[in-house]
Amino acid sequence: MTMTKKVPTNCRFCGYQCGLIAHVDNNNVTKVEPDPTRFPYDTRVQNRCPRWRVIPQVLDHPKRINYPLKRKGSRGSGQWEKITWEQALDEIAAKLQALKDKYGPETLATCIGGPHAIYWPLHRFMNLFGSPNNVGVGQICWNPGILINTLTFGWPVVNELNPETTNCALVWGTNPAQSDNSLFWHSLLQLAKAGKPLIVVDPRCSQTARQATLWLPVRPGTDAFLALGLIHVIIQEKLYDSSFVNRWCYGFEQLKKHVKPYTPGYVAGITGIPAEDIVKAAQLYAGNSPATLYTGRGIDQLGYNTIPTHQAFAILRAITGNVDVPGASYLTEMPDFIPEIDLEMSEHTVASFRKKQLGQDFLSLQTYQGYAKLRQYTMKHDKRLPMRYLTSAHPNLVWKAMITGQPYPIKALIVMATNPLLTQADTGLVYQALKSLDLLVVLELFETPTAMLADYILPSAGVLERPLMETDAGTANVAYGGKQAVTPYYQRRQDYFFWRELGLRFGQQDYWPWETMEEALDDCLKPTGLTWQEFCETGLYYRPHRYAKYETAGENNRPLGFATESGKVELYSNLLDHLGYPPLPQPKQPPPATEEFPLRLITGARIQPYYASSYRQVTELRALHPEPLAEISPTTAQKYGLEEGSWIQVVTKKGKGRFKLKFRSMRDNVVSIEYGWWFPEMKNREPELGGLWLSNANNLTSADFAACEPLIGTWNYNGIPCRIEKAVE
Ligand SMILES: Nc1nc2c(c(=O)[nH]1)N[C@H]1C(S)=C(S)[C@@H](COP(=O)(O)OP(=O)(O)OC[C@H]3O[C@@H](n4cnc5c(=O)[nH]c(N)nc54)[C@H](O)[C@@H]3O)O[C@H]1N2
Ligand SMILES: Nc1nc2c(c(=O)[nH]1)N[C@H]1C(S)=C(S)[C@@H](COP(=O)(O)OP(=O)(O)OC[C@H]3O[C@@H](n4cnc5c(=O)[nH]c(N)nc54)[C@H](O)[C@@H]3O)O[C@H]1N2
Ligand code: SF4
Ligand SMILES: [Mo]
Repeated sequence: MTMTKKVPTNCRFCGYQCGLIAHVDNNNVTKVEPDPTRFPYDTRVQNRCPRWRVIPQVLDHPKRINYPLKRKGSRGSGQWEKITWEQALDEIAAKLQALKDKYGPETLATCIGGPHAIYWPLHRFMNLFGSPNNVGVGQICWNPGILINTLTFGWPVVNELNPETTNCALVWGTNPAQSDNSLFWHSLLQLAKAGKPLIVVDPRCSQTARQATLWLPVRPGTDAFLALGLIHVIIQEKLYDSSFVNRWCYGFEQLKKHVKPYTPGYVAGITGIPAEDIVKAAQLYAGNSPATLYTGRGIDQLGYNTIPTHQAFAILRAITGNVDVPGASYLTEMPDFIPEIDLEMSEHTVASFRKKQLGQDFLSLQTYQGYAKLRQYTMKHDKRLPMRYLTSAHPNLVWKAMITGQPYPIKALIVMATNPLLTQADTGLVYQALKSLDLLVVLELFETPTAMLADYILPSAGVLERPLMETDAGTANVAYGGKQAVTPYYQRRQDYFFWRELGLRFGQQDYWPWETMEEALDDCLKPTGLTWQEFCETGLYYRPHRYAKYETAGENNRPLGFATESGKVELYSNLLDHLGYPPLPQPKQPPPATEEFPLRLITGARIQPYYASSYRQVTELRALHPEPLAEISPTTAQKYGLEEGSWIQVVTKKGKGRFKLKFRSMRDNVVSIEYGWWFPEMKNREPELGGLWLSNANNLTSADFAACEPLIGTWNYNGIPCRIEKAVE
């Protein structure tokens, strides 16, 4: 007879990591249910979420990778041999050693994606191995906001929404109804219900926009102009918080002069938002403090204009006095536990490899030199941010180095918890790059199109099979997570095991004292006084947020101020000035529509039940959303004689894809396509590669380095010139 154990654990089908109770028989999860006693302590989130319910199916899904696989036939032929972990690790280490001897350690690259796993072991290995070439998506996800807020305020900002204290929400380029099925979305609904102003800036009338007091369907990519228009009105109508501005802001006079030309009339012409709505939005936001300004990927993915938009947002928060104020925002604090930067060992290793960083002559902030400047001029008061994310390599340069061998050959790639053929820009280029490698290792749960091209696929432990501790990469004093519920099924192993074992094969034993991730997390938590076991009981470590910290006593009892060079909020950024970049927001007008590409494309607005390219093979989830959709307004459809439900082809300069047409109330002449689409039911080998070439949004995108913005290297996933056609059936 078996005994069912009820094990407290966590979901990890998105970064939220809800607490769960797993019913376990003989190391077999038979059922899961929400755990209302552990973080996030609110079952409303899970009630709406379709994903956690399928955990038992995903744990033993017929398409899961269960054993280390070694390629038998030619690359992409779909022929594999089952091998042991020992053999896989020994062979991979030997191949890496040979490549390192021939080309130097920078010949190894790694690739990571969204927040699916604990990444510091990968960074630690790479720092010790000596390669700067980790590729991620930071340039278009997270980094722009983190970096711009740090250079404005000295440290990152978290925007809060508390339906009790927040009096207005300005939600810009994000749709938490689909992307952040969390307390934030429920708080937003509560705020709207209470009749408080909610302003939503989005070309699409998203679920969030439907709740809005004022929806501003901005022309894609012109957001910085709109934000400057709001600043213009706020200054012109003296709606700003003059005491905060006088006492704590640096560069107000320059700003005043700078925004003069951004009149509502001028801005209306560029953004397509009526002048009276620009004035109204400014009045609502500035007149209802505390007001929160919450932004998302709609803004992080605008190429050149991402940076001035974030600069303008930081200014909006500052001049309205919505900085470090309950209900609006708080400046985060150093974690009490060991921060990411120490776990990744970025400050402890030989720095010679930093000179090998690609693109450092062009990029001024997202590089090791940029990070050093950030340290020099901001992050005062002993603050430190994680380094590897904020210095990660520009993907486009790494793919090109793989293909051309210039400026040096990159011959090996280890991919962990990402599917770059679907989620990196320019699938054609990524494909060519992966095909050029001498060694491709993929740590995965499923045989994704990326894994189909590997030399070795290694079976990773996934949800419920590994401990979790999410720390916002050590940028804030918060950690949440919990224990694994079961020992990994079959021959699956936790990613930590792989990095440690590889490290041991490269003589790194002194740096991997913890045999398991739990031991490492136990050490990491030590400074908080908690053990790993104690942490798991609540699943949360945090300290109540403190506000107005700049007013607290610093040296000689003087107010601490902001962690910037001037000690103030830098509306005019001294650091950007030092970097030779416009210190005040200076957006560029997007290129005009052409006959060939008259429309603007948005790729990747989030949809449930999927996460990027994940879960298409899970029958229960696929049934909820079986096909890739493209959205346009009924007026645009009429113009092209297209019917809802028909298949269309969307074409950009880069490529094309097939999508099923759905109407939405949205800005005319804009097309929005879903991303992450492949078809796991199709053949898992060349040339089909799981339907990779059919409806993959990133066949249509590009991150060509020369066209990226020069501070961080941000590219466009939104506002791309395109056209639409009827698809041939
Ligand atoms: N066109 C376009 N492209 C985009 C975006 C967009 O908006 N438009 N958004 C970008 C953004 S913001 C992001 S963050 C990325 C997201 O892109 P990715 O991070 O690539 O996300 P997924 O496609 O979900 O791939 C995650 C993979 O990790 C595997 N996995 C899950 N957990 C683990 C684990 O613990 N270990 C290992 N080894 N594997 C695991 C899953 O099976 C899955 O195949 O996409 C980016 N790409
Ligand atoms: N269901 C689901 N949830 C997810 C993910 C997922 O893949 N699926 N991915 C996770 C990840 S990695 C991330 S980074 C977050 C992203 O989370 P969010 O940032 O909330 O992403 P979206 O919900 O896609 O919202 C982006 C919005 O920006 C709008 N937009 C596009 N172009 C522009 C523009 O030029 N200007 C303005 N103002 N708006 C524009 C789009 O129409 C869209 O509604 O979501 C996370 N949550
Ligand atoms: S997928 Fe759903 S249940 Fe799982 S962590 Fe995210 S919101 Fe929570
Ligand atoms: Mo992301």
